[in-house]
Amino acid sequence: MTTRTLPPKCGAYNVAEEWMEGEPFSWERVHPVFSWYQTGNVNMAYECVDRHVEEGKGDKIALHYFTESEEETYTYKELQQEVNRWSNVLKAHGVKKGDFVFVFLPKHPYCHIAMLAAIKIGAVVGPLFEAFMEEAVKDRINDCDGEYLITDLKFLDRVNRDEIPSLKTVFTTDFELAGSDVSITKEAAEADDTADTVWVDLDDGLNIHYTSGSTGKPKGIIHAHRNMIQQYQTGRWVLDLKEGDVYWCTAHPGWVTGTVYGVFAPLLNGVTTVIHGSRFSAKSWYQVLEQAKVSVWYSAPTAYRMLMAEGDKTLNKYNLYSLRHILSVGEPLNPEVIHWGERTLNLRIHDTWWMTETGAQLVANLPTRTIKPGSMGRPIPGIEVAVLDDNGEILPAGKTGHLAIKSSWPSLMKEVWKNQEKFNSYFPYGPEWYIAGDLAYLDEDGYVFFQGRSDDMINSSGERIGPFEVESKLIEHEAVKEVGVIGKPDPVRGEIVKAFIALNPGYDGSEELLEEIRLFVRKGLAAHVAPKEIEVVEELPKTQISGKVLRRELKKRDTEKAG
Ligand code: 6R9
Repeated sequence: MTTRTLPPKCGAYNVAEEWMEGEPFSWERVHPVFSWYQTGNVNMAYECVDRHVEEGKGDKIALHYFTESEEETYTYKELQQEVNRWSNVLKAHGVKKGDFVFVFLPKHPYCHIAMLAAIKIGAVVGPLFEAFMEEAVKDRINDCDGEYLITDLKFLDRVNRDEIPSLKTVFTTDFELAGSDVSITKEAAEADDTADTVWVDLDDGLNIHYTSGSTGKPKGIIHAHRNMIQQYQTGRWVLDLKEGDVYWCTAHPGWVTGTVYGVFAPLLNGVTTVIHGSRFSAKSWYQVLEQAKVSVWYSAPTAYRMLMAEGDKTLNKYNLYSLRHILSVGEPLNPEVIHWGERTLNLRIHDTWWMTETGAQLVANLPTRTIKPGSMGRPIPGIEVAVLDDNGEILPAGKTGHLAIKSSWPSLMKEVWKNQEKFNSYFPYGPEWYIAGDLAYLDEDGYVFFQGRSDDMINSSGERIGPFEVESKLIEHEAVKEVGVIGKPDPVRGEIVKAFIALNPGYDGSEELLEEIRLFVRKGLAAHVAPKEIEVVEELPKTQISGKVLRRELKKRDTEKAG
């Protein structure tokens, strides 16, 4: 087992409490950090790149790219030159302020460069998830009549141009190509490595991310350059980024986490960002952590659960001593996973909560604060959270209801593209409270406990049961690898608790085992929440982009099966 001592508590972290002293915190206190505070000139790309070069940090590594066979670095100076070249090419082909530029690329420095180049000239960047198929690509570009796309030849067969009539120019990152497309790398090689930044307003569009609601086509969430205020500050407070850090966010920019905390926040904070180009495997991930000497690591529960299932033997082959801070987002972080982190790495995994629409973290476990496993942490300074009942009244501690955020904060979405009605739906009780669509309760200390999405709540014999608590208990059982819990319609009880489980290797789905698992929940949690039905599955359905367990899908399959 790896042993290590925790970093000293005081002085080692970017403590958020420092901002809480004296006058109440307001986001305006962060403004002087940015060059626009002095100059009035706003642009995210400038604050991410140029500014560090101007401040003498040009030789510092900005991007460190790994695959199983390659390794490549870009200093801040090199990144600046590359972004400038690409932005000159984009400009030469007509891209201008306010245009949508979609970026459909694998995890690679080109993805960062493409995004920053578009932003530098005032365009709105739309990163598309690398595993999207034809339909997903088409729906998104068509929704906002996108004219420009940066992609590569390997992805191009998933772009059906006949069905995307608005598309004017396709740039590819391949050097040689046929046809009318533009090789952005080839033209960039000959382009000037200096470029003018297009200055924008704090509220001008920066990026668009599509969220899939439970019904209908995905909605385009548009964010503005103003987001940098909260993205920089949460990078400091929550990710705890500091001068010497090597930081790795495992998400692709097509998921909002990969854009905000994979591109913007680390660059705003001037640290070294690791990009891993290969597919997930426990070995390759541990290898990246070791080889790049990652100090701060941001990933998702589904990945941590996979690493946990791989076992300590693999983990112990690697030297992971450079790690000092680990974070999680996207799904409930099961206490079992936190305990795994403590046991194997002697580090606590810090949960964070936010959404595409919120633009940055709002609730988090700050590095210096006590973690309560099972809780997502507390609202960060500048953010006020409440739990409301169905009438919009504030509920006391301990009561589960709608998780609500006091409006507004710097990184709240600017608009839902061409859908004011959808935007308004986040404020059903008036403009004061943003409603997340999540259910939660607060404890006496203000810690937020996630209970599920509003539509995931189980009502059994009048008891409201949050699926997450049951899932977390189930996953503590040694046979259980992954789990999804739903409410199954029942004529007597309204709903019963049903669990879908994937088993660890070496376990069968025998009745004895399932009974033992059921008992484990009865004893460990409560009789009425123990799953009445358990179904063993090979794999759980998950969202493509962020790997969230799709309880909705489980429910649908279950109803279909029941006929
Ligand atoms: C960043 C991101 C948002 C939804 C959110 C909630 C779930 C996110 C979570 C979490 C439990 C956490 N979620 N963080 N649930 N604990 N720490 O994930 O954005 O893809 O838009 O999803 O994800 O349900 O409402 P997005």
